[in-house]
Amino acid sequence: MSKQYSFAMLKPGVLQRRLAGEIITRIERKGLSLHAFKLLRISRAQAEEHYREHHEQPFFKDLVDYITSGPVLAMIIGGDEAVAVLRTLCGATRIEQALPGTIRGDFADHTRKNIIHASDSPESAEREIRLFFRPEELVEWNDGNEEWI
Ligand code: 3AN
Repeated sequence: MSKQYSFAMLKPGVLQRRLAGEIITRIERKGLSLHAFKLLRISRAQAEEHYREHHEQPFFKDLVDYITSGPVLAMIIGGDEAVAVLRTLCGATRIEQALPGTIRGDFADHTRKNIIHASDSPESAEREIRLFFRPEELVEWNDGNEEWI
């Protein structure tokens, strides 16, 4: 078993709906671990870089407008197969395909405002972590140190 890191971002509206705790609980309940947290409002340049693969899409401008419209919670999540596990917890991108029991299935009512971003591959995770965090902001820790609990 080897630890993998993924990048997740709770999108604008999540804090206003007081859903952050519920979503973080689901991530922890699955056994994934939190390694960095940052509450911020992202810049347009950061948003355009983050979503660069969608540059040509008709929804690109709306997507950047939306993601820069309010505070987001950026996180580094670790665990065995963290990238794929987090994507499964999130559910499908489109609201009509996101199954009940997933984060999007339970809370998203609009495809663009679909609550949470999670990296779609280990390569994207590395790029996205670098875009939002400095290397020293990733705090490494492991289970099993009984002195802590
Ligand atoms: P995911 O976030 O599930 O990886 P992507 O990378 O295909 O999905 O899309 C990035 C973001 O773009 C989505 N989270 C969603 O906010 C938005 N998006 C994707 N497809 C559409 C669409 N057809 N209409 C509006 N927004 C979309």
